[in-house]
This record gives sequence, structure tokens and C-alpha cells, in this order.
Amino acid sequence: MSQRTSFYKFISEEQREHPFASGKLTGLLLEVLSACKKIAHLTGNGELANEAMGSAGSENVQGETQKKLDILSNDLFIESTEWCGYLAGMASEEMDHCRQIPAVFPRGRYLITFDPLDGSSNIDINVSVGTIFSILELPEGVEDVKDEHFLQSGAKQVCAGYCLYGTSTMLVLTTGRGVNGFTLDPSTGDFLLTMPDIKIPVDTNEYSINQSYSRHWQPPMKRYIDECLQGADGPLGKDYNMRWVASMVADVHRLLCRGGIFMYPMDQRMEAKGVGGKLRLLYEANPMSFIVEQAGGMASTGYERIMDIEPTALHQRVPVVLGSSNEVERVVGYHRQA
Ligand code: P6P
Repeated sequence: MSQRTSFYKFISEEQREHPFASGKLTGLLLEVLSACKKIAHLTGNGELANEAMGSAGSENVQGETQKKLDILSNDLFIESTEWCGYLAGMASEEMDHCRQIPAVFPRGRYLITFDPLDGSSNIDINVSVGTIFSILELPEGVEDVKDEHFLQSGAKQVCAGYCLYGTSTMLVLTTGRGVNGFTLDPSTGDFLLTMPDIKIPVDTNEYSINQSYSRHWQPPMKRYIDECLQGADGPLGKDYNMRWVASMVADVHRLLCRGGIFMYPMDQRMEAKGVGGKLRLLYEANPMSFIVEQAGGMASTGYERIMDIEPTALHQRVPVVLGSSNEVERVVGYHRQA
């Protein structure tokens, strides 16, 4: 029998350390995990479930082609959590507007934003994808939940996490007291503590960016990547390695495990379109920033701390530079100098 700590035991012990904890967050997280297990099963079938593969023939609010699994995962997440009585409303990458919990279910005081299947463009090539989620509190005195109630800075998050559907299924979570990783034991369905108290190394020589867009980057980003490419003979005095999975959950998980810097910067294409970046603030940048900061890393747009941004729209996009703190500091310094 495994001697490892189950997620339920871990979160119950954490809850006991909060004298005023009601157990509502624990209850919500258990249903979020139930949703993630179902999504893990769905994505794990791959081509065997080919009715679930391929395009759904629709686009989401971002103008991105929706995969059938995007929509199936979104619906699974809603069905698994909306009934639990701890939520007031939900907002997803796959839904134009927020969804208030239907009156048929009891309503709680938590809000959840989520990307049900981040990196879904990788599904057809069997590369890791994941679910990202962020939990906020419904503002005092609000009864009818609207999009505006989700527009809270990342500093207001109560909890953030992701589930990575990779060679194993892993949950990584923070409630503001550090970051812990749990691996799904397929034989029991339990998430077991396998990466306690994750800390990101402050230095790195591994960067993660989609280099094919380099001609569009702003000067500070061009300067940094050029210096990385100069290696040990250049101003940074060391050789760098590059990784780009094109699945944020996978790229961020790697830097949590061994350090690194992940960047999806602003570029001229986005400026021309008047959008703030590629990645979405409420359900990609903010939850990942909370996790990275709680693991001792740093998360910036290049110009400001991501978790300080006051959101103005549900699907707002921002530039992202996050990971090993000394490396992020350097990139932020280049932006400031510019
Ligand atoms: P590109 C996936 O679609 C995503 O939102 C992130 O998970 C990932 O980091 C990024 O977009 C990949 O973008 O332009 O390289 O395809």
C-alpha cells in the first residue's frame, strides 16, 4: 500500500491549520480534481476516441478553432463542479461570457476561471496538454454573477492550479502557502503527493519562446534572445538551451521542475491588432503567475507584475515573462532600460 500522502489527506491537514477554514475550498477542489480525472481519461484515449478528436467546426471567442475535446473538456468541467454548492459562477476560455450557477443548484461564494484544455493544438500529435484553473471570491454583496465580478487582479486569487496530462497525470496547486505537486495513481484514482514544496531555481540557462516570431518582437526581447544565442562568449557568459512545447502547462511544469524562463512577449502583430498579447490573463497568466511566485519565481509582462494588473475584460490578453527570478529580473531590466 502506498505510504505517500493523498491529496485529500494533504488538503485536509492544510485546512486544519486555518482555524477559520470552512472546508468549502476543499470541497470545491475535490470536484475540480474529479473533472480533471475525467478529462485525463478523455485525452488519454487519443485516436481510440476519434469521435472526440479533430475540429468541432466552431471558433471560440478568441477566434481559435475549437477541437471537439476543447468543448467536451469544457462541458465535463462544468458538469463536474456546478452542482457542488461552493461556486457562484464560472468563466472559461471556451465560453464568450461567464456562467452563473443555475438556480437548480445551491450557490456558494467562489468564482472559478479555467482553460479546460490548454495546448489543445497538440492533441492531434499526442503532446502533453493540460487544464488550468484559478479560484476567486465573489465580491461581497453580489447576488447575480456577471463578467465584471471576475475582473479581479491576480493578487486576489484564493487558489490556482493546473493538471498536466502528460506521461503521467499531475496536479500542481497553490493556496498561497507554497506549491505542491501530486501524481495520479491510476490504480486507485488518488492524487498522491510526489513534489512537496516546489521551489524554482533562481538561475537558469534554459529559455522557452516561439522563436519563429522573433522578427516581430520588441527590442528588449530581441536583445535578450540574441544574448542567449551568443552563449558563453556573449554578455551572459553561459550557453543556453531552448525548449518550446507550445503547451503552456508543459512548458511551465518543466521550469517548476528544473528552472527556466518562459516567454510569450508582446509583438508588432499584436500591437497592430490592438490586443495585449497571446496568453489570457484570467485563466492562463494569473494562475501560472500565482504558482510561479509561490514557488519563488517571478512573473511579469516585462513592464509590470502580472498579478498587479487590474483586468478590464474577461478574455484580456497580456505578455508573459515568468520563471527563474534572476533571469526574469534581467529581461524586465532590459524592458525598463528601453
Ligand atoms: P504558439 C496554446 O494554444 C497556448 O495558449 C499556450 O498553451 C502555448 O504556450 C501557446 O498558446 C503556444 O502559442 O503561437 O507557439 O502556437
